[in-house]
Amino acid sequence: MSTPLESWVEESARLTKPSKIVWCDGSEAENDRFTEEMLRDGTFAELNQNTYPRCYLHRSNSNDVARTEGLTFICTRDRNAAGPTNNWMAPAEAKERVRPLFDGAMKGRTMYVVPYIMGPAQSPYSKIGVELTDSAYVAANMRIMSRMGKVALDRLGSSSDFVPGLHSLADLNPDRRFILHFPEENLIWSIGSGYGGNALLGKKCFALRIASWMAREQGWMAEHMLILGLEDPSGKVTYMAAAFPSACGKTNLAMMVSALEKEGYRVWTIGDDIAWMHIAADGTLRAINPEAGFFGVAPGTNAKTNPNVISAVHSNTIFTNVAMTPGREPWWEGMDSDAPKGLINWRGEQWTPAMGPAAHPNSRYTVPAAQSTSLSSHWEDPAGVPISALIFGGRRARLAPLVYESHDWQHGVFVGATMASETTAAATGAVGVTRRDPMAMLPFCGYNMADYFAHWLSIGPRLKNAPKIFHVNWFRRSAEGKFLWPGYGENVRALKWMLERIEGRAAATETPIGCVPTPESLSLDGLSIPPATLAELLRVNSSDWAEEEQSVGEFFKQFGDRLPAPLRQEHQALAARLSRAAVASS
Ligand code: OXD
Ligand code: MN
Repeated sequence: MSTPLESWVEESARLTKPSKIVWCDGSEAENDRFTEEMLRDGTFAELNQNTYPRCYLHRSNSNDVARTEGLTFICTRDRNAAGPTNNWMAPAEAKERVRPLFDGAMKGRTMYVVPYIMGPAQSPYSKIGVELTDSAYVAANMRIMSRMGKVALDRLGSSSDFVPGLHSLADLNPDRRFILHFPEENLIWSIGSGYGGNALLGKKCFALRIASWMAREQGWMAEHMLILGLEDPSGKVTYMAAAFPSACGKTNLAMMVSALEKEGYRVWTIGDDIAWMHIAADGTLRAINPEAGFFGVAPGTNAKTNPNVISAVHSNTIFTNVAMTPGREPWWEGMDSDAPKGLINWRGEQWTPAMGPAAHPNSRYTVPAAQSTSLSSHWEDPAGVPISALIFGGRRARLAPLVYESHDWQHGVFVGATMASETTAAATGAVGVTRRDPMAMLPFCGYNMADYFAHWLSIGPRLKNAPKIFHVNWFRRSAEGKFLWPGYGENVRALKWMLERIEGRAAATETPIGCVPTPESLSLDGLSIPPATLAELLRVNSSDWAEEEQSVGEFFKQFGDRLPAPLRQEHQALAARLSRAAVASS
C-alpha cells in the first residue's frame, strides 16, 4: 500500500512526466552531487573556492527576478474568503486553467521530491511540507532554508499531515506563470518561475499564506516578522518580534551588532523573516522561526549595515543574480568596495556603468542561519522563545516618531493594521508615495485581511501579560531631506527604551498616537544628536496625523462591514484625541 505521499508523487509524475524521480535525503553527498550537476549544466557558476568555499552563483532568467504578486492567487470557494487585498480564482477554475500547463512540464527533466520541516525538527509547532520541483537550484535552496530530507520523512512517516507543493519551471514564460494557493486543501501549485518567493514553496507560500490560514483555524499566528533577543547587562534576554515592509532593513535589524555592546546590550538573532507564534499553556506568546536560513537582499549589505551576514556569506552560500569580480568573488552595489574593473554583471555580461546596476537590485544570498555569529543559542528551542514586545515599522519621512508605544493590545492591532511605508523618492526630501501594508502581510495574508485583523484582536485577551506593541521609524528626515537618526547598530537604543517600558522603568509622554519617549529616557551617550533634532525625531505633529487619520479611513473602506468594530472604534478614538490636541494647542 502506498503512503499518501507516495500516491501524490505518483499522481504528480503522471501529470508532469519527468524522466527521473529523485527523493532528496538532504545529505552532504547528495548536495555535492546536485552541485556538480548544476556546475555542469550551467545552473551554477563556481565562485572563488579559496575565498568563498562552497559558494556558487546562479543567474536566473532575466524575466524572473522577483516575486510576482500580480500572478499570485488565493483560490477559495468563496471569493470573500480571500478578501479585497488578494487576487482570487475559484479552485476548480484555477485547476482547469493551470493543470494543462503542468501536463508534461517536466519532460526530459528530473523531479526532485523535497520533504522539509518548517521549524525546529523536534518542535510541536513545526509543520511538514513536501515540494515536488524540476529545479535542482530550488532543492539546494530548500536544503538551506528548511530542515530538508530524511529528517522530514522520518517525522512524517506514513501520515498525510503535510502541505503538498507542486512546482515546475515549465518554460519560464511570464504569460504562463501562476503561484496558486488552495488553503482549503493546504495545497500549493507554482509554475513558470524559478525565483525565491515564487519557487521556494516553504517560505512565503507555506510559512505565510497557507500557514496564516491554518493559524486562524487553529488559534495561533503566522507572521512576517523577524525575532530577536535583546540581552541586558545582567545577561537577561528579552525577545521581540518585528514586522516591516520590504526595504526597511529587517534582516539587518535581526542580525544587528549593537552600538551599546560595551554597556552590555547585545542583540541575538532567532529569525529574520517569519515568526510562528503560539499561546503556550502559561499564557505567554511563544515564537519559533520556521526557517533554517536567510534569503536576504544583497545590495546595500556591507560591513556597516550587517557585519554578521557579511562574514556568514563567505562559505556554503548560494548567490542569485549578484555581479562577479574577475577574481570570481560576488559583488553588489553598496558593498564596501567600488566596482572593480572587469566586473561581470548579473546577466553574465562584461559590465559598464552605462548598463545600470551590476547586481540585480533584488539579488540575494541564501545562507544557513547557523553561520551567523549573532545566532541565539535558543533559536531551535522546541517551545520557542517568549515574546515580550511586538514591533511594527515603516519608512515615514515626516510622520512617525522614532518610537512609540500603543496604549494596549487593541490599539496596537490598529497601529499594525494601519502601518505604511513610503517609496524612497525622498532622497531629495520629497515625500514618497505611501503604501499601506498591514502587519507587512499585504502580499502574504492567505485570507481576507479584515478577518486577519479580527484574528489578531482575538489573541490579546487570551494572553497573560500580552506583549506590548510598539511602532518604530528609523527613516524620519529633516526639512532638507537628511535622515535624523543614524540607524543600524544605533537602533538598539530604541530597543533598550522598549525593554525599559516593558520593565516599567522608562519615562514617556502621552500623545494622541501613543506614548513617545521623553528626550531623557533614551540612552544617547556617544551619539551627537542636537536637542532640536531629537525633538524633531520624537515630535507628533497633529495636523500631519489628522491627514493620516483621513487616509486610514479611506484604506479601511475596502473592507466594508467585515472590518472589525474595535478597529473602527480605535480609528474614531484617534480622531477624537487628535481634535482635542488641536483645540488645546490653538
Ligand atoms: C522577502 C520579502 O523576500 O519579504 O523576504 O519579499
Ligand atoms: Mn520577507
